Amino acid sequence: MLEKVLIANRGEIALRIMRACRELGIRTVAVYSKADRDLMHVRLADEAVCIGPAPSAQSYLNIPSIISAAEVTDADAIHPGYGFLAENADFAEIVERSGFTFIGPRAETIRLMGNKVSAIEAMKKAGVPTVPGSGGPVGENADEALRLGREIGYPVIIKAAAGGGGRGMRVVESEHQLLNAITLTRSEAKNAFGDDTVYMEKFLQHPRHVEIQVLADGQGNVIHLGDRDCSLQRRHQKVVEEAPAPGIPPEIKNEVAERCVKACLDINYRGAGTFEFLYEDGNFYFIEMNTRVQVEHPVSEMITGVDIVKQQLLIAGGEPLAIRQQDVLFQGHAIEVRVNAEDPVSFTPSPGKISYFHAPGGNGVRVDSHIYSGYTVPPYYDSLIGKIITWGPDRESAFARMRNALEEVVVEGIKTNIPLHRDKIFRDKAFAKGGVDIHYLEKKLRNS
Ligand code: MV4
Repeated sequence: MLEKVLIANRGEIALRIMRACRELGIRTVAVYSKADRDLMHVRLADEAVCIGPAPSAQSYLNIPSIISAAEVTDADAIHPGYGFLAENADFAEIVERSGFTFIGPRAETIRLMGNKVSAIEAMKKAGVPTVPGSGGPVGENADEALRLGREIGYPVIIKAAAGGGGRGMRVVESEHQLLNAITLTRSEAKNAFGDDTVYMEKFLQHPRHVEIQVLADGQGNVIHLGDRDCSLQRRHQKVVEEAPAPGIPPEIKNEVAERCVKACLDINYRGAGTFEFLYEDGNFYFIEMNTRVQVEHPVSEMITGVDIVKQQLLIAGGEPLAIRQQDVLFQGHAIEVRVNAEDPVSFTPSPGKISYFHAPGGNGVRVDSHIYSGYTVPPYYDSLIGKIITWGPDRESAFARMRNALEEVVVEGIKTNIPLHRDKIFRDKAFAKGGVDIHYLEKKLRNS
């Protein structure tokens, strides 16, 4: 079993990982930038090492500095959290070559999934449903591209193989825009990622974003923890997530979840992972796989009782999965809202000192946050300051508890998006009904 884990992250997820480590009796090392001395988990860690100045390029993305911190503290493993280096295959490789355990999949798996063309190819081969498309890179040949466009049918979307999460993509409405769109996306991809590989998919016009959570031990045991709906988003940033995804027939979701499990076995996946799908008109279409713990993991934890981060630590420690699929009982419904330090109308970041914080509570209410009264939100990192998660025996009660929690919570001194959640999203009839698509929130915000 792991004895000492270095947490290569900050904020709420660093605290979340630290809590799991402590439950398992694992000692912890916090690494922090000069702007983050006052982070909650830095106080609670057994040891803490400053890894550089405030900008993340010089601290949380500074690989030599993080490896040095692991060496001087004699840590045996590194948990990358999400963001920063979590899906950097080179980092995972360096961690392992330096003699530490990377808490996540093998570097080659991260690389396979980092390239969306190879990810889709692997999933298709494993029987996971994918979006009709080029099924590989779109080459330089214009006639070939035009033929492909006609075969798939417009609109199509051109995506960078090295992109993902909404970066490096372009929708093409009709044939006369195709070649230009390919050229543009290719050159943007070359600029942004150093790889100009692009591929083509049918553009789905009103899908939902539904994802499947898996856990695999790399020893032949794989389970899924069901699905989450993350359709409520703005500019590719999720705003609210829930589990299970409402209104999807159980036979359809079980089928796709079982295919994800099989795919993990096929590629000998290890660790926690998420299969991202677009869901439209009763069909699932795989788009990407995330090889990290995700921000929204708590909603899956709440409906299954499985501690995903603890499982990541046990798997990295070499333990075979102790949970079988038949032991995973899905109960009730969970919702998560992301609390951001930002203006609730303009969405501009609002860092600064939190003069007062009061957490919501009560039955079925969970708060994952590192903030406290007197804490200053630094301006250097993303604006997520916490998550409120509610659980209920059914979707309506989870919603009722969330409305209560949003009325109770107090964050003073900075602006937050709590009023957006409380006064707009959780008063919205279509959202309350369930099953809105990925464009719903942006349309609503435009019209209000
Ligand atoms: C798509 C799509 C429609 N059709 N692919 C955006 C993020 C990246 N993960 C994939 N994305 C999309 N891919 C096809 N073939 C629409 C989106 C998309 C989207 C997907 C999930 C959540 C929010 C989104 C917002 C805009 C577009």
